[in-house]
Amino acid sequence: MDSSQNTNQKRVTVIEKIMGANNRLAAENQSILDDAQIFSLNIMASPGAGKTSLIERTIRNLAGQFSIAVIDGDIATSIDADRAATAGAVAVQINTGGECHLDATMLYQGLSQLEISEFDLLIVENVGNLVCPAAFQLGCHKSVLVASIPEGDDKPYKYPAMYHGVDALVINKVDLLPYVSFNMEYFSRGVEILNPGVQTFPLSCRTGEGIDPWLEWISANIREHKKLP
Ligand SMILES: Nc1nc2c(ncn2[C@@H]2O[C@H](COP(=O)(O)OP(=O)(O)OP(=O)(O)O)[C@@H](O)[C@H]2O)c(=O)[nH]1
Ligand SMILES: [Mg+2]
Repeated sequence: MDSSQNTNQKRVTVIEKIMGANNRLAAENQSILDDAQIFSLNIMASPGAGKTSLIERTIRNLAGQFSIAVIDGDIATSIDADRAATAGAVAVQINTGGECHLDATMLYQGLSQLEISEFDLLIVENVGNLVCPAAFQLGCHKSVLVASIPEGDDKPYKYPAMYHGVDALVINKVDLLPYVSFNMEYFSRGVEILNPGVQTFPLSCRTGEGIDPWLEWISANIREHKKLP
């Protein structure tokens, strides 16, 4: 074996150890959330797709019925956590200090700043990009990808790991469809190849069009986790 092979092998072993440790802590996070009977979402998307806008809409619509906490992952600012707090949630900011994703340790630290048994819903906003967040489990019950019309219809083909791994897909900014060249049939074919039958919510955070099925899906999940009828 030459020395470069040896180095590569060590690198693979280190990466496996890091991912293994992350996955173990993610499982621990999930059991903390299960014990608290709180339904949790990991929201991922490219920068500017509308994660925070969707969180704001969700809070404004559901805060009358459910108590909501938000853990906001951002490289450097608290802008998004401030928006979630203004909308009516209890919000915790996690600055990743340059990291392009949240990991299970960061979520664990965020959870420790909340009395989570007081909440019905936890929304985690991951750092905006379509690559790194897909690789790190956090321990949330469902992962959601927010795609948006101006990003282009080829994104499922270019970022397959992200599209493959999520439990639900929001297609945001449908109000822009008349103005942007976006072939929904081509986009949906790519999604279907990677994630057949994935629950999909086309909507506009700007106009509110299509928001009701999204809110109903969340409400049903909250009731299930609270063991409510
Ligand atoms: N036209 C239109 N604009 C939208 C919609 N939803 C969000 N936006 C706009 O898109 C921009 C980005 O929205 P954000 O919610 O901040 O996006 P984000 O994904 O949280 O961005 P990062 O956290 O920076 O990655 C803002 O200017 C929003 O007003 C929508 O449905 N339609
Ligand atoms: Mg945001």
